[in-house]
Amino acid sequence: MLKERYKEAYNQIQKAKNILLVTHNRPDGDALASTGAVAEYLTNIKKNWSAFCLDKPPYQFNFLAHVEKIIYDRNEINFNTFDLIIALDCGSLSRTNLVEEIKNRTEKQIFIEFDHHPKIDDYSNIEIRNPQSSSAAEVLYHFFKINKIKINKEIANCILTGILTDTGNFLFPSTTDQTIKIASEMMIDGAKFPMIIENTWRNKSVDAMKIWGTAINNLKINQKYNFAYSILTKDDIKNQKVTEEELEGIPEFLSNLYGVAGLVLLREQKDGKIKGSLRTSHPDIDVSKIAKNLGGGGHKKASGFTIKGKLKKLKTGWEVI
Ligand SMILES: [Mn+2]
Repeated sequence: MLKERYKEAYNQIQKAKNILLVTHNRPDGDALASTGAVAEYLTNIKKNWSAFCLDKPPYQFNFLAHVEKIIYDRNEINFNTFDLIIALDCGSLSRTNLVEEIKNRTEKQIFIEFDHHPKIDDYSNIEIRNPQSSSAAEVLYHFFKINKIKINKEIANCILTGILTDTGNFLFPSTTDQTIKIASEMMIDGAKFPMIIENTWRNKSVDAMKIWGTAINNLKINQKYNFAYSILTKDDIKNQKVTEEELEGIPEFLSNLYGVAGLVLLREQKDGKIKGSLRTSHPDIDVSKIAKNLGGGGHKKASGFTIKGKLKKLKTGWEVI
């Protein structure tokens, strides 16, 4: 039972002396918000903690509690000193960049996962996973509630940020009545909805908007599969001053297209790879199966993959070469 695990996790936190929080590489709003929420709680109960993420958090999330304390230099982490490791929103262990350390941890080092991705690997002592949840932040909300922990303003802000960023501001099918109820409660507890939106959504420059425009311009439908696709080449992005975060949300926006089974956005990367983002709002379609076939993963309605190659324009469409 999940409820028991929430309590077990609580007990382990009370026992622990030095706690490591870890979230996934290329952290998004939910990753940083769920890390921030737990960091705030640990600070309030005066626990020693550190937080690690393989990549530097994007500046847009600096408004979240404790984000500036996240360590992104692997050498600054001495794994052996931690007696409790908590992974947040990680999906698979590989995204923590601490695979060997976690696999080979001592018996005294407890590993807890809070996640809403489908299960991939099985290394935790306490697994708190709910793939029906909109976000890791929503999973954490129940941790605070079940254990009667006060949700202060900072925690409320984090939980609402995780929910908003992982649901595309309540647009994705993962949004349930429960999600909206929790969001409302977080606002009552002091979360600042307009401020979150200013930081996470209304953050785009003219250059970024032009790239969004290119992606919209390149949108086509494959009639055979009734599947929409669009592409962004390296040249489309080359001369524009944009951050990764400003390009977040393009696949979601394109999936506003009416009447298609789903959508794929293919984007050329600098390193000779192509990143694919799959979205669907069709109730019967599971795009994570396509992603898995191509070596990727994710959720039923939103998933992704990376393949080697370049995009070549043909008369009829695009080819991966
Ligand atoms: Mn998430």
